[in-house]
Parts: sequence; structure tokens; C-alpha cells
Amino acid sequence: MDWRIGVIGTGAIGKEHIDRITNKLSGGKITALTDVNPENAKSAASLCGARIEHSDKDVINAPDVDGILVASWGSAHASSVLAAIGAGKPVFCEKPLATTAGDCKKIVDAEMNRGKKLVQVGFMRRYDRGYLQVKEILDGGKIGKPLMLHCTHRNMSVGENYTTDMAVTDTAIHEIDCLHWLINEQYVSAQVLFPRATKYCHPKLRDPQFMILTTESGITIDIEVFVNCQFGYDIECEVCCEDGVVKMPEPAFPTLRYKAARSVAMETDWKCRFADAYDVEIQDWINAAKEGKVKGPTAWDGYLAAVTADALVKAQGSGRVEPITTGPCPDFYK
Ligand code: NAI
Ligand code: ISE
Repeated sequence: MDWRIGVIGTGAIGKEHIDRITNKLSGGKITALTDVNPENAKSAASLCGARIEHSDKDVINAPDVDGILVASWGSAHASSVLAAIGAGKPVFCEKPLATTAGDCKKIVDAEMNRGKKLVQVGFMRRYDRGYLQVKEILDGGKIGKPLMLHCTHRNMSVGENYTTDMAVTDTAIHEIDCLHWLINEQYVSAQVLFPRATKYCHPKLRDPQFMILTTESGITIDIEVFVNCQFGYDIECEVCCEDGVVKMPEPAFPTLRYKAARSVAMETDWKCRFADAYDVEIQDWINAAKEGKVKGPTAWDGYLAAVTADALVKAQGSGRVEPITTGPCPDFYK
């Protein structure tokens, strides 16, 4: 029997997930959904035939909903996730788990008090084939210990409502989660430099940004976040180790020879760039939930990311190197 899913937030990624659950993946079915924007709810309902509910709590408490998928704006995540934990239902929450470390901690505490893992956070890069290939090489140890990571996160453009801190909380949050998982180390400090601003950013946004994280053993990580780069969606990750360097593969496109030029296309947005990773991530969530388990990135991972994001946002303002203190991982999440 299909596992019955209720969706909260049916905008860009909400609709993407509804489409993949309805038309690509197996074992799940959307039975109810809600959105504060009725037009979005209506168009999402027409994709999957689900019932439209009035509020997130109505979705969460519906008897024909076994699990919840939260894809609303970040600021609305905490309240829906806490309500899902209260109802004892598994919940997949898009990143960020919550917009403050304090709210993430409330979710961690609620889940531990409930005594059962229920929360998976949408850090889908852990499911991406390229990152997994890099991780396998690093964990294999043949190129020695990591010393430096060079990463880029470039979006073609962003809207007027995208603010300087969102370069951390909305964009680099993916690297924040995925890089410490890649190298099995926690961060200890954060710094942000602002190069010359591009002419394409609106006056209130500082873009690009250069973020530097250091880890317990002194690995130095630089992340270029450039959200108005104009030319494509460009995610890179190179790890320089003692005995070699590993670079994440680029998505495959044919090389075109045409009019005295050689060119290779590239992705233009996250929907296509990480389509396979989202598929594996959501299928994994459904499969595990059907067995009564949650296997993916946890609420603790969401909390660690939020603490690091807080330090980077502080560093944006202070111009200094800011410490990152997370405390030990509770046994519940080990
Ligand atoms: P969006 O603005 O396209 O969609 C969000 C939807 O949530 C809107 O339809 C809005 O009306 C609805 N909404 C907001 N508050 C609500 C509430 N309290 N109850 C019900 N509906 C509510 O935004 P988008 O791009 O779909 O992002 C949604 C979330 O997914 C964000 O947290 C974002 O960071 C994350 N995201 C993750 C990506 C990834 O790569 N994993 C990619 C894009 C977004
Ligand atoms: C968006 O919310 C995402 O999560 C995308 O993966 C990221 O590339 C983009 O910068 C964010 O705005």
C-alpha cells in the first residue's frame, strides 16, 4: 500500500517533489496539501489529485496522512516540524531546518523527548553521485589527509528579496552541511570576505562573497558564493590532499564543435543539476519511513548547519574570524 504524504508549501520545490512522488518514484502518494497562497495549492493539487487543507496543522493531523513533507519558506519550517513531531509523524523538511540555531535546537529537543527519530532534513547533496564519488576516494585514504577545499556555488541570478545573509542561510547552507560530512570533521571558525560587488546585484545585496571555514585539524575551506553570475548554475568542489587532488565531476554534456568553436553546455538551475539527487533522497525517505525508520540527514545535522550559518552571518557583519561552537553530538543521533 502507498505511504500517504501531506505536503506543506507547494511553490517551486514543493511542486518538484509532488511531481517526482506522483510520476517518478514508487511507494508514496500525496493525499493532502496546503499553501498560504491558494493559487499555488490549486495548481499543485491538479498535479497529483490531492485534497487541499486549510492549514499545516490540518495536513499534519489528517488521518489519511502518514508522513509530512515541508517545503514552505524557511521561517515557517520550525512550527510545522514541531507539530509533526508532536503528532508522532515522520517529517521531511527542506533546508534550512529552521532559520535560527535556537529553533533547530527546539526541534532536536522535541525529537529526543519523543524518543524516536522522525525528522529528515533536505540536504540532498549527500545523495548526489558526484559528491559520493569524492567521499569514497577521501574515505579510502589513498590520497592522504585533506588539507584544503575549494568550492563554488554560483546561481545565474536572484530576485530582489534575496538578501546578503541569504548567501549563507539559503545558498551556502548546502556546502555547510555537505563539506563537513565529506571530510568527517567539524568546523571551528568562520570568516567572510566581500570582493568587488557585481554590477548585476541590487543595491542591498553584497554579491559575490568569499567564505572561509576552518576545521578541528586545520583544514581550510573556501566557498565562493556568487548568486548573479549570469552564465549558469555552477557547483564545484575540489579537495586538495597530501598525495593528490580530487575534483567533483561536472554534469555530462556533449562537446559541440561548431563555427570554429568548441563548447560544452552547462546546467542553469538546481532543479536539473540535482534532479537525480532529489529523486534518490525522496525515495530513500519513503522507503525508510515505510519500515518505520528515518535514515537521511538528521535534525542534529540541521542544528549543526544553523550554528555554522549563524557564525558566518556574524562574520559578514564583524569582518572578523568568528568561532563556531556546537557541543558534542547526543548519543541519540550517533
Ligand atoms: P517558493 O517561494 O517557490 O515556495 C514556497 C511556498 O511555501 C510558497 O508557495 C508559499 O506560499 C508557501 N508557504 C510559505 N509559508 C507557508 C506556510 N506557513 N504554510 C503553507 N505554505 C507556506 O520557495 P521554494 O524555492 O520552493 O523554497 C521552499 C523551501 O525549499 C525553502 O526552505 C528553500 O530554501 C528550499 N529549497 C531547497 C532547495 C534544495 O536544493 N534542496 C532548492 C530550492 C528551495
Ligand atoms: C535555493 O534555495 C537552493 O537551495 C539551491 O540549491 C541554491 O543553489 C540556491 O542558491 C538557493 O537559493
